[in-house]
Amino acid sequence: MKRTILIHPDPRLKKVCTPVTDLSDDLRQLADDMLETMYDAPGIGLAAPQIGVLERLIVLDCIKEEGETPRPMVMFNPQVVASSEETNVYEEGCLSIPEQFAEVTRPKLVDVEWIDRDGNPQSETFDGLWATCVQHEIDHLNGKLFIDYLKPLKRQMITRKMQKLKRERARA
Ligand code: K1U
Ligand code: ZN
Repeated sequence: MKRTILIHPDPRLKKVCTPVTDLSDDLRQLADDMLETMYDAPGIGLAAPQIGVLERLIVLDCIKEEGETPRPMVMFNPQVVASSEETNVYEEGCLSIPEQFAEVTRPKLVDVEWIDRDGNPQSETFDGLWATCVQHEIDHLNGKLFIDYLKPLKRQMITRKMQKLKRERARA
């Protein structure tokens, strides 16, 4: 089932999420719903707080080329355990901040540990867009948005645009 994506500003997008302790069928269903919501948006990642669930769960699939095999990933309790000195700049977007993009600098490579959909521990080194995306999604679990990396004036401008968008959507 497709879920509704919250739009910034929303207090739920500023909260630190709770670790998942028991991997239930409900949580697996939630992960499947998040993948459906992400592909429909369309997006390359989604974090549980973006649909109002304050638990440490993210999904991602950074395969963008048509014809390439999709790689849907479900991560419970993801953690960056090491990151490179070398950085990468990417023009990021966010499904909770539609149509706004800005350059963000992050570590180029990250080692991530997580629990997969079957409850097994996993780890992998991510590079390129995958590294950018997984860091963006883990930030969501800590109540941090990509606009928090921008200068206050730019952040304020984007927040005002989002407030206007929300008012217009509420009237429609
Ligand atoms: O977390 C989110 O809001 C999803 C976000 C992830 C992300 C994008 C860019 C850099 C870092 C993290 C998005 O998916 S925004 C949409 C997007 O980037 C996209 C949509 C369709 C095709 C390709 C990309
Ligand atoms: Zn986002």
